Amino acid sequence: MSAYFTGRRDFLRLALTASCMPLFPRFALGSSYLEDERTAWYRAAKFGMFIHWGPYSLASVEASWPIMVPKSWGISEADYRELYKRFNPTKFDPDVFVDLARTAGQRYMVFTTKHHDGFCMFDSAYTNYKITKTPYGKDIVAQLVKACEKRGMPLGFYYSPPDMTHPGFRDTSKLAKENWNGEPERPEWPLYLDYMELQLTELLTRYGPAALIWFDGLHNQQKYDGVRFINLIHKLQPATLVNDRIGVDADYETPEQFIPTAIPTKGIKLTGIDPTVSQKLKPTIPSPDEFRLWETCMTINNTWAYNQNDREFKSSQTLIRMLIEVASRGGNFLLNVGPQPDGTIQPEFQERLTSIGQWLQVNGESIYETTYGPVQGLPNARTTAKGNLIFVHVFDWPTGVFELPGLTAKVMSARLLANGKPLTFRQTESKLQIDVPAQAPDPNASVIALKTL
Ligand code: JFZ
Repeated sequence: MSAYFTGRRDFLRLALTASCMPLFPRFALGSSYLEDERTAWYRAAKFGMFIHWGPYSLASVEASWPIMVPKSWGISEADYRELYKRFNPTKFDPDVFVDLARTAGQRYMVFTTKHHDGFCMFDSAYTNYKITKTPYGKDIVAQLVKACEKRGMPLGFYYSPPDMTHPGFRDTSKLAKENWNGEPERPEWPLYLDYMELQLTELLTRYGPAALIWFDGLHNQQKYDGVRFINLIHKLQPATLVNDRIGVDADYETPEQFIPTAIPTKGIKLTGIDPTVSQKLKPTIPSPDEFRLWETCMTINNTWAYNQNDREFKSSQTLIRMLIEVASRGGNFLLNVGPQPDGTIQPEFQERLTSIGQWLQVNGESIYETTYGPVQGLPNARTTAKGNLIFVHVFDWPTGVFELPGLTAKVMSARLLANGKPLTFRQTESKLQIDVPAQAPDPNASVIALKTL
């Protein structure tokens, strides 16, 4: 089975279709059909690659935060700002990035075009703090766009409204740590919003179809007038999805570094880094109309950017089970890599991404194009659903019989997804008992496929 999704071609088709759609008079929540059509490729893709990359990779520090909250990063703002003058990732090969995403089974990519520091990884006409003013000298975004185009990989742009370099965002005569949240009360603020409009226009007119814009507004996001920018995006590329981090709910929620403990529903915001928020969610199964589209973004270690000192890598099994956990609640999993300063991706990330891809080669049918499963809250199994199929992901393989409580649908057949082996089963009103072989098909997670009436 090809682990490859014709996402970009489908996305392009939608983009072309959408381009003759009526423009949104102002930003308005589209009808459920419009939302479904626009988000169909994204909901099917399930698994994406996040890439945080910039001159900060030279210093093995987090992106931007060392100048905003210096604490223990060990680099001054002045030294951080000098990094771009020696940024020269000569080993960067965009095809390698896209091929690694495909090997991992990732079906869309999101790239940091501009992080909070204000440095642009694209050749913006409106700043000199950009990739084409480094020793490297070439537009990284343009090269990645071309490689994604070649492989039909949908590519989204991460764009930070916070910008530590633009004098309209904050008084840059001060250190960023003093006013990193921005100063919208200053008369210069509108100039910064105009700068954002110019740069978003560059990104949406010079680089082909943008699958999505991944804003990262941090605090008090209403200061950015998000509706203005969502309308701009919809005017330039109506099919482009927008996340929820510019002060407007838009297309999907973005819980960060945590997986909601229940299926997200409309009306409860999950953005940010507070996992306790999701505990307000009811452990029930929402209707499709109540369901809120969402995406957990996650690092493989603990740093978004490349950090040679961060050796706390999550295991492949942990990451596979996270992907399953997210898919079982109807979400997308945006797993991050921070490329090294030379443009390569460290072996520990490659190893884990390859392992996930190998699991998806065998079990991808239980993840891609699925939605949340009908049975939630099981101790050692998760369910996803696709039409009349229910996929049961078993983490700790039982001896002899696997019991699935709470399934109301009538099961017509059961098989091991890995090899198609039919399984005998018995179903009562309260539970389904499936006879399973002694050996688990996969040490990370084994999938039983149920066909229901
Ligand atoms: C943000 C960025 O700051 C971070 O560098 C990375 O790009 C991530 C994907 O998005 O992470 C956050 C978001 C919110 C807070 C802190 C970091 N917060 O609310 O303090």
